[in-house]
Amino acid sequence: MSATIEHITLTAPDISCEHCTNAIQNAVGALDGVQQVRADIATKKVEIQFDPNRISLGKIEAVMDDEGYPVAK
Ligand SMILES: [Cu+2]
Repeated sequence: MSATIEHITLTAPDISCEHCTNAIQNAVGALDGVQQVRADIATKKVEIQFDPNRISLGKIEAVMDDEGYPVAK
């Protein structure tokens, strides 16, 4: 079985401090199918590794939005 893990980088302009990165990492990291999340305060980018067979990018973006950190397009 070959694992298909997607590695993406999203930008969330509302990230401003460690609280923000923790909130995102906890919320997105808790999703089934998400393997790794790393949010960065300086760049406001969120690196995510996920299994597209288990969760969609749209769902991840919706959760970011719910947390108060909408993804910039
Ligand atoms: Cu913050």
